[in-house]
Amino acid sequence: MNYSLFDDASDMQPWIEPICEGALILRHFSVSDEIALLDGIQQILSKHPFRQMRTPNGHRMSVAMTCCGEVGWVSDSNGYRYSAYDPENGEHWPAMPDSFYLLAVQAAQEAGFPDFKPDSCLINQYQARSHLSLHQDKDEKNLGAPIVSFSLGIPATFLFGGMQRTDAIQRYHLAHGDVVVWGGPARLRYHGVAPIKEAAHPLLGTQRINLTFREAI
Ligand code: MD3
Ligand code: FE
Repeated sequence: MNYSLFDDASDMQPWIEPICEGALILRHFSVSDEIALLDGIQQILSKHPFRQMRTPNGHRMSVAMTCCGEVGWVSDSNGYRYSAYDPENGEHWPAMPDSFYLLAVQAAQEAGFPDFKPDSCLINQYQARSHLSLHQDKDEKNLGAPIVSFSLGIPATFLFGGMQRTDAIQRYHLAHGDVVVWGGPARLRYHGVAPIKEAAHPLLGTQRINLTFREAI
């Protein structure tokens, strides 16, 4: 019998929730690694703070972003691309912390992708009312590799569509510690994030941070 009084991170047992062929949610996967992840994020932010990029059509995104790894995802009036350099200061993006890499590879392995070797990590910051419109991720070189995403902080409703923008949408609640692996036939499906509801998380405060690991180059 476990008489633990508190619902702390060490109590959280992970479980797997299948979404479709190639995609699954590892619920509570990264709760016990939250401190290592937050530490890594703080290091990156000290030289590469969150910024709201502009889409090619000139709109400022409501999601703020930064990156680590060999290349980072950037967007401006010239379009979307992966770049080795932070356009804000011309410096190379910081290396991906070893702890990030190991966690992402482990998640991919548990989802049936034993060869995943991410070279890029996009870090998205959502505040109340931030959203991400439906899109496909197809700027990466290796579309055979999955994308592994870690959710931290306040929850989100993730929108998962089909191969066409107008296909029906499934909704998934993503909470702190949930990890989603998207590969195989799920890799090119339209997806987005519904406007975030105001909330507070004991460790992250009023924000949601999402890490996406990719084989980009
Ligand atoms: C499904 N980010 O950065 S992560 C993105 O919560 C992005 O910040 C969202 O979409 C976020 O591009 C969603 C989950 C995710 C990432 C990539 C996917 C789901 C995906 C690629 C294909 C299908
Ligand atoms: Fe995406």
